[in-house]
Amino acid sequence: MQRFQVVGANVLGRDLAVGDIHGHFDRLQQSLDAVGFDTGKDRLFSVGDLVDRGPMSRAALHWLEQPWFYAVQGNHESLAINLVRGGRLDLDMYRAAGGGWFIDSAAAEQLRFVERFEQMPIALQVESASGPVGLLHADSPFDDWSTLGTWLEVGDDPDVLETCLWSRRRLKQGDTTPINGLRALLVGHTTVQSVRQLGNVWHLDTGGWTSGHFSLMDLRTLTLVNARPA
Ligand SMILES: [Mn+2]
Repeated sequence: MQRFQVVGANVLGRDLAVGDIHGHFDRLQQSLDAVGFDTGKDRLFSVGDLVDRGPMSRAALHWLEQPWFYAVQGNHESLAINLVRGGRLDLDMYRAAGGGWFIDSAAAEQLRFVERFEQMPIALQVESASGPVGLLHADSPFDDWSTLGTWLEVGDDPDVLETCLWSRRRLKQGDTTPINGLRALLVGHTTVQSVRQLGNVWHLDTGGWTSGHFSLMDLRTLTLVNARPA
């Protein structure tokens, strides 16, 4: 498993990012169709949490097979891994957070998902003509991106991974400290009414999986390519 992955610039089409999906792949597809997403040249980058809560969690495997789809691990992928591999897990919390479909799946099916989830990086760096853009599920534990990259290659402090996957601190504190070494860091995990920028950290989860909408951000221009529905 490569926990830190660098992806080269897209010279053919657009690179778009999206917040948490949580099993709502039909809604996501509608959002992509609405902006003319072209799987032949465009790419989609997900900040993780592909599964749980929504009706189509099992479609995550199909999406992860697509060459134009990239995703970092979210805490919900981590929960699935912990269930199967024996990591720390509050089973009641997991079920309440939409994990019932997975908890109740056969062991062989659980393993299919987990083996794929374990291949998802914790952090992605996408090159663009305007500079590198990072993606994490929740937040960066370091103010320097290269420190995180190095840590993900060699470190084993569970608190660092915990921050990457679970932290809501930056939003709660309104912390505008930038992440050095990146043009922008794109994260999800905490739902916001509209895309929120703190320093160079952008919170993209505008609740497309619940009562909000999927915001699609162009990685090169850091602008939204879809209008917020009225
Ligand atoms: Mn999450």
